[in-house]
Amino acid sequence: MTSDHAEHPDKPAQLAQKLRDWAGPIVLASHESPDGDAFGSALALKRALDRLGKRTTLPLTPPRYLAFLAEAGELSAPLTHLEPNTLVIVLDVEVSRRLVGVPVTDERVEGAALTVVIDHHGTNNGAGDLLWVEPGRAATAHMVKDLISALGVPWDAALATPCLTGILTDTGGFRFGNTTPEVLRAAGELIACGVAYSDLTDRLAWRHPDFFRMLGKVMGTVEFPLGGLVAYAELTEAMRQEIGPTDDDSSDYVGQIRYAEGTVVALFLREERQDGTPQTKVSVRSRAGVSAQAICVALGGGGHVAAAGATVAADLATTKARALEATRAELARCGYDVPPTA
Ligand SMILES: [Mn+2]
Repeated sequence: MTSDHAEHPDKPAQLAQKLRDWAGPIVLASHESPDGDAFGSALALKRALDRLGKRTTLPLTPPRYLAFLAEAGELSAPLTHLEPNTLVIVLDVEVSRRLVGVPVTDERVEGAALTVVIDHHGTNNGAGDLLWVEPGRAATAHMVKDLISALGVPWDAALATPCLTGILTDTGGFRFGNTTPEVLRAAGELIACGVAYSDLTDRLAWRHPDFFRMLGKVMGTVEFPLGGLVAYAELTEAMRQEIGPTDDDSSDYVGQIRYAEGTVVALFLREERQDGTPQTKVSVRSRAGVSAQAICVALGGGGHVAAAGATVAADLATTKARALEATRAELARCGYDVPPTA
């Protein structure tokens, strides 16, 4: 069941062979605050490898809304060092970005005997020993589906549910431009494995009541700068202090404002603190040929053409000015007549 338009049709079989032959421990890793693709891909692959008798560790902490996918005992605390002969599989993220769960030094997983990278980000920097990077894929989970099939593990709902979660997340529930016939066929095959589909899509949308209180605050900040071509909203530390800690996922907020009629870019900024220093997380969505990726690369981040992000080591006001300037430049590149941001 390999994908019918894979850029590297031999990669799943090669990787499956490597994983089947590996006698040492296997650690699956991704980025902090994993989204449905990062977490679903890692969980599905862990379960498949466990069924082959491999000794696997998944040191990831999912956000609250994804936690239901994991069974008790499947997740581990972050590892401070790796056992000898450990193979690390890095999913849905480049090694240089903040991997969690495994020690990283100089863009290398420290102490890994072999680092395998499976990713679909066009901005992947290629760090790792064995790379399978296909920017043409809608989700890392779609690639993991091919890998699990190549491993020869029989499919069932426990494997298919996290895998489908990744595809659902990264296609916006089959609404984004990456929803190809191949993706829909893959999803259909996964649903046929016994996934409780409407239960899954319902459960993935659950949020704590405080999320909706925060949503009200965030929506109170919406503005439409750059001649109305941009929908902008922000989440500040002051709001967080008022509502309390919420399991807010930036993609939820930017996913709402992106539908403002007449806009081509949605910008959502979230004020954070990293070891006491202010930093701001930027989430960008775009349409009509405008590149969210270009905007985020200008801010030191990365992602896909229509959906990208960056974490900027600056306060909210500074980051807002920089993000609007990067957006103005991208809109100008695309031929929009936009006023200067200053
Ligand atoms: Mn992804």
